Amino acid sequence: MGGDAEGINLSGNPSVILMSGLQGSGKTTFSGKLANYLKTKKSKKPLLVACDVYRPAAIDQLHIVGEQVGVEVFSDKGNTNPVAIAQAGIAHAKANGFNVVIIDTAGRLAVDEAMMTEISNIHKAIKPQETLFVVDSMTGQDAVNTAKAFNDVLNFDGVILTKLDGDTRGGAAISIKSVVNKPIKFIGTGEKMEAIDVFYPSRMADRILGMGDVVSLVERAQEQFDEEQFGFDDFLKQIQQIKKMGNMKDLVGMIPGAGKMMKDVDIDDNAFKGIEAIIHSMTPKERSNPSIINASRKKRIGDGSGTSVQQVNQLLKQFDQMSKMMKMMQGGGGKQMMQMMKNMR
Ligand SMILES: Nc1nc2c(ncn2[C@@H]2O[C@H](COP(=O)(O)OP(=O)(O)OP(=O)(O)O)[C@@H](O)[C@H]2O)c(=O)[nH]1
Ligand SMILES: [Mg+2]
Repeated sequence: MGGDAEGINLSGNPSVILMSGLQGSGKTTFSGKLANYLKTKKSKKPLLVACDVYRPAAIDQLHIVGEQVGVEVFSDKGNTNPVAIAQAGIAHAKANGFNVVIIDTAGRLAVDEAMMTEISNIHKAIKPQETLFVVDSMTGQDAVNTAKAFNDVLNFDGVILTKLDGDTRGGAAISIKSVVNKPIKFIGTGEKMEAIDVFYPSRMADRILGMGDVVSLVERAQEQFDEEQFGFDDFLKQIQQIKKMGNMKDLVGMIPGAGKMMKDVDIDDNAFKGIEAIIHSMTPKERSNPSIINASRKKRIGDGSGTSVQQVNQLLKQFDQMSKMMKMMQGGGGKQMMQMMKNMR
């Protein structure tokens, strides 16, 4: 998904940011979050502009959001021309010392010509520095088609992935990126105005690919606990299982269109080697009953595996944490959690 986070273009005076996206995707909410972010984190003076001319409630909603974050909202109830409102909003910003203008627009339930014509007309008239496409991360494959439709018309600059606080793993992120090749700039993680995060591609990759590992780990752990005490032999099996799932590149390669994008990403296959060496240097007794591993045993294990006592200690600590976690999951809570994780897959 690429490396670093991408910022938004704030070079204009004022910088104009246009929101686009389907109904309910989170444009109005995100407009407020972004205004708040730019005000508090970037010391900007933003103005919110309400260009949703179909629902009076939409204008009220933006006013409420603006009030919450202490940012002025420009609106013109009764005016049915969104292009004119956007232009008047920018003029108001220029006259009153606002250096960022965030334009909230109307969305429709599905991609249709009227919406595309309207947003395209606004886009042409105001020539924003930044056009953002807002998409609900729970919409799955549809999100990709919608992104493509908006991109064909607007050639937008970035994607905002909202509602990542839900059960979704955000797989749409990879697909959208592969289809429109535009960066994801921010994510929305809740309804509150503070629930905005700069998008870090590597963290998203962890989120998308990590869950399967955790689920298989927990499943296996529960099996183990049904029969016997969890020991280092099981730990080793876990690692081998995760390794068998293939490296990250292979996993992402299974997602249509994404393989090409990942060709330059380097993932270390050797991450588990040290751990395996340490476990292999333990005696069967030590593996099944790690509590007997005292200082002299640690030294012997370290020497045998070509690692340091420190590394052995680190592994023992990790193991200890994992066994504690697994013990916790033995009870009813564990079953519930398992079900939850399975549903997420
Ligand atoms: N959980 C969660 N809810 C969100 C997030 N972003 C927006 N919402 C909620 O999603 C719903 C729709 O958000 P809006 O911001 O009104 O969406 P919109 O794109 O402006 O919708 P229209 O104006 O109808 O086109 C609201 O109930 C928001 O509170 C998010 O990141 N997480
Ligand atoms: Mg709205």
